[in-house]
Amino acid sequence: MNIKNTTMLLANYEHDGVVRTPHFLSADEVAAVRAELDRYIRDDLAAQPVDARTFEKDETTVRNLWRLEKYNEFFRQLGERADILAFIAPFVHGEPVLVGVETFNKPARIGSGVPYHQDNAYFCQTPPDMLTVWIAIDEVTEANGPVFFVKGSHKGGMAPTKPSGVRGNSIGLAEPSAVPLAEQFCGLLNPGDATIHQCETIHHSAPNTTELSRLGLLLVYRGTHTLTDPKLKEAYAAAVAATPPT
Ligand SMILES: O=C(O)CCC(=O)C(=O)O
Repeated sequence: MNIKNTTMLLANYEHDGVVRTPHFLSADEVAAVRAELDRYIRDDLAAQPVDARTFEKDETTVRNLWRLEKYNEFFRQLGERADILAFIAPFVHGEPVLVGVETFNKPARIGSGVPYHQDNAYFCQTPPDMLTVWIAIDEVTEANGPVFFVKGSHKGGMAPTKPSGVRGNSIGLAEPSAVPLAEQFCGLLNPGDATIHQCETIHHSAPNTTELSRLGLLLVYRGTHTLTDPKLKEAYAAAVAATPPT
């Protein structure tokens, strides 16, 4: 990690619900992540439980890897690195615990979109001291399906949801944000750069129709003090039953 001015990052995160952190991983670390993802998909994935992944519509290409912290030692160790946990602590207002390591692969040509949503519809935590570090493994451009975030939307609480019918993103917002795309925070990133978004920040991404993959590695953390909200959990369970991730 080569992160400068954490105080300013934290202030921007509290204000906007999202912040860009250049050089979260070095070029060597990005290469190691890519090599291990390739190896895991090639050698291990077929033998893992179905909750380890979601495929694109072709039923072959990986859309998401889930639970890497459980199924892969390299990614558990990365997510629990002491320097990353120490950096994350003030963002979750307490002691951070790794909750998940995932990918959103957004493969070339067939990478599907992600509907407007708030992650806390999935995480169901109160207070919402939970976040995602979204690390670019490929370059993220305007063309290959960057994540767009509605700045400040984490301050409005949870918006009404509806089942989305999208495999891997089963619960979306009942209504998309009225904030024009041009005014949203666009997560354009070089490999190794990251965004950090709070779990109630509204975000979405478009399909990838380009020839270039847009692979993101996600580290998800919460403060040890957060609790599960039963009402949020009930809505999530209904959405997952309607559209299972696998
Ligand atoms: O990578 C994407 O396109 C969407 C990511 C996302 O929804 C998330 O980070 O919660």
